[in-house]
Amino acid sequence: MAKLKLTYFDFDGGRGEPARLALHIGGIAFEDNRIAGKDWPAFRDKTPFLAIPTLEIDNLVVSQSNSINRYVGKLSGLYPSDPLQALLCDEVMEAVEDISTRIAQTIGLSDDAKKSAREKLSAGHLARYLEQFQARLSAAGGEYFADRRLTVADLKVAMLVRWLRSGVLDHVPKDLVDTVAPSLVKHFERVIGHPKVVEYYQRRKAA
Ligand SMILES: N[C@@H](CCC(=O)N[C@@H](CS)C(=O)NCC(=O)O)C(=O)O
Repeated sequence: MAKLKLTYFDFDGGRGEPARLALHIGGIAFEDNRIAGKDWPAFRDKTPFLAIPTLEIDNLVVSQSNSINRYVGKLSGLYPSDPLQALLCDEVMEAVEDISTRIAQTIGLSDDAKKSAREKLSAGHLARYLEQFQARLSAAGGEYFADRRLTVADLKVAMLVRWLRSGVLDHVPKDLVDTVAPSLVKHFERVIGHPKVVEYYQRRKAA
């Protein structure tokens, strides 16, 4: 088995977290390399596309969160082998990327610009994406986004939902997911209550 090193910022969420969770769920050993914000400028140039997460497989460094998610999903049994189910899994993961990028683009704005951008986003694209995630979930059977079982798509959506409901995003109503797409809250609880996910966060707390 190749030696794996996953590099991402030192917090429990964001683009690197689904891969950390998938590797843990699959029982795949990996080095969990966490970069502190202050060390990022010096580290940035060492990454292929000036961004993290990256995954080092022996001496090969690759990037792009969803590519990494697919790879670790295959290693850990959390990625569909059926092409159509894989497509459904991918579609959801890419949609999470789209909407996360739109949210991230508001982070550096001045207070007034941020308020207006986030209010517009919450009523527009964000609400639409949440409704569509809910519709996709329902069409896939209501419990998981693909293959009627936990996949990396579920981990990725759950991290988005946790972020949106955490209250850290000023001017994005904390209850937006609950109001617009209540099934996503149930889905989040299903994912976060998975015994391996519970175990992962218990270990993180104890670390
Ligand atoms: N398309 C890339 C985007 C990666 C990305 O933007 N990562 C952010 C962290 S979530 C980053 O490295 N930000 C620091 C920077 O751009 O300087 C992916 O999906 O991995």
